[in-house]
Amino acid sequence: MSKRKFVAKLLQDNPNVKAEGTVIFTQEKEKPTHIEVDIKGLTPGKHGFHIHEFGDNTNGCTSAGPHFNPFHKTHGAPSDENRHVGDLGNITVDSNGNAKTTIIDKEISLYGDNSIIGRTIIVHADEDDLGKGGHDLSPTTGNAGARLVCGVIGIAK
Ligand SMILES: [Cu+2]
Ligand SMILES: [Zn+2]
Repeated sequence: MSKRKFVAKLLQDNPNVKAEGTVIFTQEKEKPTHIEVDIKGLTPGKHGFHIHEFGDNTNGCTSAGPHFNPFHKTHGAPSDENRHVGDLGNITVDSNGNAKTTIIDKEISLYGDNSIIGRTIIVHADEDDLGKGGHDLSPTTGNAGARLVCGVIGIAK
């Protein structure tokens, strides 16, 4: 079976943030997608991690729009039935500012009309409350705060 592989180079949205990294997505059709995260320069702790709808970074991470949500659901945890396709929860950054992990997700697809190709992956300043924080923004963004680093997802070799 052939696999698809996409890659995003993440760069900071704000000159005061010195974070950068890469995210690699691979999938064999119909199987879960493997997401290899390697980011440095973040503050330790949890940071919201999502795919946003547009691959438009002309106004930095802001123009990437809302969470990728082709099925018009509410914001949730990656394990929830009711979640945006783009909801990948949080990444955990260690005391050296690094986040290196592999996420396996069954909603994200590299195939078909709802593929994530050409969209944007974003790391936020704050923890994503997974829709359960009781804040006005919990049902839409998980109240994850500013967009720190982002990158457009493209076809990899
Ligand atoms: Cu986001
Ligand atoms: Zn969401």
